[in-house]
Amino acid sequence: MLRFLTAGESHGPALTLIVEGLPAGLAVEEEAVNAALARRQAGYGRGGRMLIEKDRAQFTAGVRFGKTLGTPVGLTIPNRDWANWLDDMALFGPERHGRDLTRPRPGHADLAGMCKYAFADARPVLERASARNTATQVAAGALASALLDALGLEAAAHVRAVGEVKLPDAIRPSPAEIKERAGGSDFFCVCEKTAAKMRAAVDAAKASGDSLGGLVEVVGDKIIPGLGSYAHWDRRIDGLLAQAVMSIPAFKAVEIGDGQRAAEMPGSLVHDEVLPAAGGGVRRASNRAGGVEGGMTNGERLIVRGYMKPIPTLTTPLRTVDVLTGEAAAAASERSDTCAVPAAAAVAEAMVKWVLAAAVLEKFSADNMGDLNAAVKLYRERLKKGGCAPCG
Ligand code: EPS
Repeated sequence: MLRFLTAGESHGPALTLIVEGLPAGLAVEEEAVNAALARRQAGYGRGGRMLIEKDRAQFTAGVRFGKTLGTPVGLTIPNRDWANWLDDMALFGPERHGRDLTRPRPGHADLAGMCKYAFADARPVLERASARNTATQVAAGALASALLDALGLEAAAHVRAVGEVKLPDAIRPSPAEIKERAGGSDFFCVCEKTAAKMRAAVDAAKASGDSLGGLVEVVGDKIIPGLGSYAHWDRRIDGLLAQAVMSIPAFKAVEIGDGQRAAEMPGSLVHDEVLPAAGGGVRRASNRAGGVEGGMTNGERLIVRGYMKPIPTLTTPLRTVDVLTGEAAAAASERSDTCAVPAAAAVAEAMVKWVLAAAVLEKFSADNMGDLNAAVKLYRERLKKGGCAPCG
């Protein structure tokens, strides 16, 4: 079973990641993890914090000479900003409360977290609720990506919408096209004209003290069919993908394939007809299901979309109550991002890759790469022989 644990406060000393269950003999590159971390930081719309941080993973366990050992992989990502928080975020010593947050922000974890953990202010809540922790999710995803790369599965994320600025629906890029066309964009958008409008929308939101959400899409090709299962509710890959993407702070909805639109159409216009393929096997007339049927991948292109709400910290604040006085007040307004949708695309890609890697290991349960490669090869051959293409 592949799993990961993370720890770390936004302004504490470091973030920590432990990944357990990677097979032995997987080639991993420190620079590939760092490139994924840098991509998460590079998106347009971030606040001052990203000028301070330069996320780099320091591996501490589970790797020798660039290959996994089959033991837990450990790494830390230092917080450079920790140096500015030595008093308020001291792990030990006298309490300092210069940066307590008592005017909880509507839409943030602040108020519910204070109630749940019995905190008198929201500082200890927001430190962990912060999207800072998504750096560890990206690092985990980069390790999952190494496994998928080794087996030939591809996935990439791009931004489809920021606020009301949307990529035209007809643009449906492959992972390869996303890497080529969105790779250099600060919006991870495959269309520079749309990205320019997104930039203007973020600038306008910033100028008025507001924030913006958006839509990210993760696309997967060469996906092995049969990942996940219809056999039990908690093994359905659509459920696992939805949970993983919804775990990203501020994500409020996930859809696979046509998603919400499928609920409005008759079945005849929703389901993907099965046709004989020219070279034997079968092909689909369409891919409205987004590569998932019955809780399993079906070998078609995987399409997962995640909807992110706007960030709750507004410089023109909404109304709240000061928990110290019980009086009406303006919500706290700290340094924040105007829009983190491009960064969230990097996180969504990481989480989808994680789910795919975990599902591969669940299906082929191998503890070293030689056994895993052999099992996947055998399975692909069986599918081809059985005429069940597309077979990944
Ligand atoms: C965040 C607030 C900002 C963001 C942060 C998430 O940080 P700060 O409070 O230090 O200005 O920059 O995101 C990150 C640090 C990151 O690495 O993504 C929040 O409140 O969630």
